[in-house]
Amino acid sequence: QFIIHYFLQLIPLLYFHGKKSMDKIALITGATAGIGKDTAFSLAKMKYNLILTGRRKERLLEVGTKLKHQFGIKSHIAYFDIQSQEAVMQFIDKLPKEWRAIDVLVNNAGLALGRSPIHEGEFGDWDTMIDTNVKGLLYITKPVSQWMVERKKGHIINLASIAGTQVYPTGNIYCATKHAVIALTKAMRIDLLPYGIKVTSISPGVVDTEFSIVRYKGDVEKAKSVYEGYTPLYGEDIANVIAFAVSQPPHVNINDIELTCITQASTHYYRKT
Ligand code: 8X3
Repeated sequence: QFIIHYFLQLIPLLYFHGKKSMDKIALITGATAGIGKDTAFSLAKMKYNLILTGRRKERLLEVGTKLKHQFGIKSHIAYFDIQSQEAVMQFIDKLPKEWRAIDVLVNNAGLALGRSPIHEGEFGDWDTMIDTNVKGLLYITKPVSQWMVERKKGHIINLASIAGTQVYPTGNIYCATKHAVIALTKAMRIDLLPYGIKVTSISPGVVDTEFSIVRYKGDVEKAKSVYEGYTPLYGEDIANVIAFAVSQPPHVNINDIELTCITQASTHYYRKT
């Protein structure tokens, strides 16, 4: 009888312990590398349990395992292409109940492809940028924000860019997609206002990630030259700012943050040493 009594006393303890470890949940898209991966580390440090999404399964698993060992958090990995509405909906439908109380959504997945003037650009590149940076962001945001609305709680962080307020030669479609991210951030902030949901945009200048390798389609030399002669931003600089935005008191919303390295004033003005 004593043992049974002892065991019964343990149940609520185990229950609350289990609940406590799922206290905070963040979903990061494009968590395989760059800003997304660094953000995963900064949020894990803050004891967020993480849903990590991206296209590259092995890399995601590696990130998830590292975070578990280093910070003792839980992670849920899902690999799919955010451009596919069907794939996103499948991910949402399959997401276990205990992972649906998402506190922070980091809409990070995004890319630039090509640097051509408007009359020479490739439709395929344009489609990929629009489908990822704008439509993919929307596919994830709708269902996740629905869960947030139900809980009257949540924080959406959209990775925009200084290209979201400025336009530079041959930046055309990429800049247009980031302008859309800025517009959507403002729109979400208004629509979600009644539910106490925070919405933040983060607009970095040049960040040294795989961004340029992707933009220049594997041309390593060209990509490397983007970051030569000065100290650019690194993924962890952006991750720090995201950590700052999510660690504000409940009544404070960081609306928009723009940051560049100290040698960049705008998309146009650089100081190279
Ligand atoms: C990346 C910054 O200036 O290369 O979003 O478009 S820029």
